Amino acid sequence: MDRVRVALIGCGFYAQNHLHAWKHLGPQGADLVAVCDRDPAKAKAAGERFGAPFFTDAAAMFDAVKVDLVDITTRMETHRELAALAADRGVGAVVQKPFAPDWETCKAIVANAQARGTWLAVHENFRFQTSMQRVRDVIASGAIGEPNWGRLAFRTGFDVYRTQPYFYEETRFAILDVGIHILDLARYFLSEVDRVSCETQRRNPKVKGEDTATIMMRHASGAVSTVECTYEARRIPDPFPETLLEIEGPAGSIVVSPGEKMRVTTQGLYFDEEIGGGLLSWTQRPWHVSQEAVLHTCAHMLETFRHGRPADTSGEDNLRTYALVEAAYESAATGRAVKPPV
Ligand code: NAD
Ligand code: 89Y
Repeated sequence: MDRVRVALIGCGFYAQNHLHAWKHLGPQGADLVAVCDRDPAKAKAAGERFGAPFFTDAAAMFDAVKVDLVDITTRMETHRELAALAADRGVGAVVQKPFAPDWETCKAIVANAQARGTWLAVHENFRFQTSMQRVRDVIASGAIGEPNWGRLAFRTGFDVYRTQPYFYEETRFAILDVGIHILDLARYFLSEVDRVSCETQRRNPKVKGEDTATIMMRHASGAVSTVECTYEARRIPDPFPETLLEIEGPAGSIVVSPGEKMRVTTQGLYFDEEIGGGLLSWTQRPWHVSQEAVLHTCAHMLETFRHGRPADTSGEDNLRTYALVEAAYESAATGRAVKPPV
């Protein structure tokens, strides 16, 4: 397949980044052929800005336009229904994180795509950040040996509520919204997870769910990690939306500090590197870290879909990340270490 006809459903806050990314990927073979939002004003604005026919009903869009791959950028409550609509028509689908509101629904979305033989991936983008790709390269180089300990942290007081006001109402909040990305990174860097312990806190009285989580995990490799996420950290500089991390191995360590600065210690020596990407014509600080990751993720989706390969963050792969979310909530509720569901 030379060119891929891409449609997008859900033209809200974060989808603007996906729309820019798909246009950016035109020279690589992406054709944005339709956009859809049930809010007519958002559908029209996106269609006019990004030069695509616009719809307010996803089924009507699929009936009117030939689509190869649909990017579902709505919130999690609608993912199952929209992914099924795509699978019924033999259309490949990328679903934004979180995959779905609960474990059973995630599994049902994957099972439905498997039954219909359609391509399915989750837009899990933190591992595609320029800086996180560099960390992965350093690990793969063997500079620190096989990682045996890690601390990964997303700690911010940035006003995320301004652009994502629905956060106030989420009963499963920080782990499902952003902890999920950091859990995915922990799997990516340190191997699959055998056991999860978690403590949650609600430090902001205006939110319904937890806004802080401190998670400890034992990995299949024997490594131990902690994953932290909070929207209640007050610190200067505020690293939003960067992930800070420390990963140790027998031969050295990797430390990523605010400003996407990395120090690698290897065999008793160290080197420092700036590992962030630059600004693109359509990205702005501080969101550029995340916006650039969207571009890399969409590029990966385009490439893998076109070659009929599963994405690194396929539906099946993302179940393993979502299982860590489930285990973390269960551990926080029971006070016990929990084996992730399979
Ligand atoms: P949003 O509420 O701003 O946008 C969602 C849009 O979907 C709305 O415009 C709504 O009208 C539309 N919609 C809902 N159901 C629809 C349907 N059936 N058909 C057509 N349109 C429909 O939400 P958002 O903040 O943009 O978040 C969307 C998703 O992106 C969430 O799952 C969120 O977690 C995720 N997100 C990911 C990142 C990241 O990858 N780093 C960052 C922010 C948000
Ligand atoms: O919703 C979150 C996400 O997925 O990435 C950053 C974010 O938008 C706010 O922390």
